[in-house]
Amino acid sequence: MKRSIHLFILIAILALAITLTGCQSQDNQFSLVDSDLADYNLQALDYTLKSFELEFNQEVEEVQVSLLEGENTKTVKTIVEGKKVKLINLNLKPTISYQLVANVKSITGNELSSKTNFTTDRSYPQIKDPNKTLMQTFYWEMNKGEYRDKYPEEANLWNLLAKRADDLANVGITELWVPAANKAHEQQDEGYGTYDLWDLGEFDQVNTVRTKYGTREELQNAISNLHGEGIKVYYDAVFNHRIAAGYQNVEDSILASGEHVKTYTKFYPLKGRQKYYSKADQWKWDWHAFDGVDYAVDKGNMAPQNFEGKEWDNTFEKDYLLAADVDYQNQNVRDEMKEWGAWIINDIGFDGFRLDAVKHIDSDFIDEWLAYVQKNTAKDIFVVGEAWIENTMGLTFYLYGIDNSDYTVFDFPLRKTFENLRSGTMNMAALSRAGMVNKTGFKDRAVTFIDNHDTGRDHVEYKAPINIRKYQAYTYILMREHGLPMVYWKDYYQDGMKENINKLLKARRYFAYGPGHEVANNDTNTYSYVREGLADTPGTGLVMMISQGVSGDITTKRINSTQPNTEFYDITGNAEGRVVTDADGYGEFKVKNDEATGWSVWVPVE
Ligand SMILES: [Ca+2]
Ligand SMILES: [Ca+2]
Ligand SMILES: [Ca+2]
Repeated sequence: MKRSIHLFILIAILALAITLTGCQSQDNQFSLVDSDLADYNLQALDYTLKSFELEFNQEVEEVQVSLLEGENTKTVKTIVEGKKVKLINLNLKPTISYQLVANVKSITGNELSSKTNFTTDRSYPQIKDPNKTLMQTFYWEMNKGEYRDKYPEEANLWNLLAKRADDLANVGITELWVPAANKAHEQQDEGYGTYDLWDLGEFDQVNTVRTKYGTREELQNAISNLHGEGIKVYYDAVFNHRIAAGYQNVEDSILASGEHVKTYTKFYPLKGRQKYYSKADQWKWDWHAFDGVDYAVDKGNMAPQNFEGKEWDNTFEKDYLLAADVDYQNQNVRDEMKEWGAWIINDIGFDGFRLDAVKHIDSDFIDEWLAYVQKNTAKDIFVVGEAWIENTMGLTFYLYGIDNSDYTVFDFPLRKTFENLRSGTMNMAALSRAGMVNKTGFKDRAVTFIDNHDTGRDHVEYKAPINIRKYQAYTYILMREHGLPMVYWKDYYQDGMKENINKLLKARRYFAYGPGHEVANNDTNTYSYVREGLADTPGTGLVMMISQGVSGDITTKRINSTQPNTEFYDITGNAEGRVVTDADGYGEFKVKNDEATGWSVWVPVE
């Protein structure tokens, strides 16, 4: 059945291509080169899609698109951008046959006419309170090297997020972790090389107004668009250190040894900003704001040294990580960072934070800061800490030291488990107890993920990406009852996973509800898991299966779906056929033993 669907898609795409080439004008150069429609099965197009994009090989001057539904014709709104035409506000209905008619004129006067027939898919359950899903919206190589040429739209991330807000909402993304928006030591820095936390691309400092991602105005416009689509936005807060002081502001400082040295610890003058926002007229970020450094201009590299009168802070792991280490025993620093946190929420409009390198920051201060921001803002603030600890015992101890039950952490122990999945050495049955997401008392304090901007790099600096069986890992985190799962931008947009991740997001958005059940017959090769569904929302619930196998055979397991006499199909399209459960809810569910297609998510047909 799957093969016939693939064949059908191929024929449909060919038909689309023939229709287009058949109707074009005398200049046979003008043609459609890419269509979002081609990504979907034209026989069962997802009716919840609100927009498609068509791309031509010449710039488009004029376009008219209409949608025929039986006798009715409706004009489709379009946005033309160079060679791309985006069709918006489609408002399709389930199980209807449509014809899309597009008449396009290029700026050189060439004309093209196309007709595409498609039928929309089944209807999905109406969910009152949809699942939450996070996306990390950047990666290390963004807007650099070959990526800059290949993805020119990423040259201004804030504008791109504003533009993609509706698409992201449409596939079920409910929150975004965006990169550090503050001025760093140079324009193209990722944001972790903090220069001034209050300059979000607003002032001419460090030879630039904008940051790598755009200006403050563009950022706030993006937040506004994202909020308009119901998406929350989280700031990547870098508290641990500051870097290089713009490479220009050297000052005299005194080490604990009494030695006078020159260091990059002078984070002023605040060109343009002056005393805007912070109390920069009352105190300044000079060496007194820091605990120590591992470099002096006149000495070169050295072992991390305290400044005179300083001691390292009360941190979970060693206080010193890199650059100029911030002193959280300094009252001015504490006060300013608390005010800054409230400003980011109240004035800029963010909804929460990701805390960078948090195990190297004073734990008492994190408690104090979070309590202050929660108290001084009207929002229910979300906070996730990057405490890079790869065993559940260690991460649990870390959380015991943070006195705030709203505080969540990235599930690094779960990611560590996925390294075994990658290598094919995993005992799949052990996935029932892997990571913080399965640790009693901490299950909902876990942000589950597979790769991020540190692990998902082309050139490995920390950990190699989970580049094998990544869909199996996504299936696991996206169907789970607990944890907030995260999708990584680079997987989605750069590494060609968008189409298959969208299917998993669909399963999460409409079916992954109700209590989760471990099955009794997991083994070293296959892991299955059941969501019972919502009692008051028929058609919800699922059976997910992931395989580590490579034989190409099908594994069949008798599983209690908890839903008697119900017909299921695999929404991912990887497994063929239907499964009908018996009067006790049991059915023979399947998954293929294959790296590239070894996952299935069985959902009720209606
Ligand atoms: Ca530190
Ligand atoms: Ca200190
Ligand atoms: Ca410190």
